[in-house]
Amino acid sequence: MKIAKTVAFAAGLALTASASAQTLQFSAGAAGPFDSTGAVGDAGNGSFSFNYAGAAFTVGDIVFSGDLTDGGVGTWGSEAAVALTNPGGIVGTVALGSGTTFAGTVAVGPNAISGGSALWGSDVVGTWNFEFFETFDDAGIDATWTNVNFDFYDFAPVGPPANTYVGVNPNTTETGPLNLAEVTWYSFDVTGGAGAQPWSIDTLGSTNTGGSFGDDDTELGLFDSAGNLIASNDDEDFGAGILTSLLDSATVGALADGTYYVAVGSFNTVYGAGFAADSTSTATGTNVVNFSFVPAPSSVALLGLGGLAAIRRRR
Ligand SMILES: [Ca+2]
Ligand SMILES: [Ca+2]
Ligand SMILES: [Ca+2]
Repeated sequence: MKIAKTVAFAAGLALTASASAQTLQFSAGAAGPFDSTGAVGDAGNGSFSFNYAGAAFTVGDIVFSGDLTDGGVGTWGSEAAVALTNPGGIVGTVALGSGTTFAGTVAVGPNAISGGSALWGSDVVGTWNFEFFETFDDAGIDATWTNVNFDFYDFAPVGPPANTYVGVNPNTTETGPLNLAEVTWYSFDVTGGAGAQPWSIDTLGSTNTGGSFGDDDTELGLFDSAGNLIASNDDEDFGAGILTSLLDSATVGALADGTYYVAVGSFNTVYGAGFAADSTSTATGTNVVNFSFVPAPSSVALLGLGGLAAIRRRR
């Protein structure tokens, strides 16, 4: 029985450096041809199966490549998709192609497909099925795949990048050189509930030039210890057009006790899950990060008026 699940995949991501920590577990490939004809279950769709008999592992990235040939019916590349069914019968779907109409045969990939760990966990031993389908069904055979290959990698948590530790509940200004496309990392700890007090992290005082939009155009990213992106900010924009960046309790909310990582780059820097911080900035100069955390007040029990009065009377 096949169980339809909400699509949990993100497709078309370039294979990044973070994926290199993963290890190839098996490859499921076939020469085809496999028609991409209609919706999932359409009798005209091509499919193949692959039996994996190795040890169990938790699914990481699946890297796809293949050749897609236009069927001459005006289909779009972005409509060419695949339904992957794991040995447990759970189906995940993902668009493999990209773009609008195309002519002839185009090479697709290699593209990394993420999200498999949440969908399938380590239920990987047994028969996998790959059915090619169309997310928009044009008349007849929309397109045809050949030379398809799916490389299955194991899931490897990404460790934090090299960073400068700035302390517990930090109140400090850090200044670092900004080189082309550079992202600088800091880490700190929040303890004693200080993250529930007003806090801020900003880049006021940064001085850099040569960026694509303006001077001092920083970008901030805040991550938890597992590499999840908590928040990011490009422009602070108080007053008019301030291009430095601000993350604070008013916009992000309280931070639980724990270890955090802050990345500072300049426009354009794109932050994402897994400590991802990709800068294409042409700016150089100096980037400043101001940390402002207020330690939680020490614990003092609140006494009723009667309690205080009683103490007074004894003096
Ligand atoms: Ca069709
Ligand atoms: Ca189509
Ligand atoms: Ca900015």
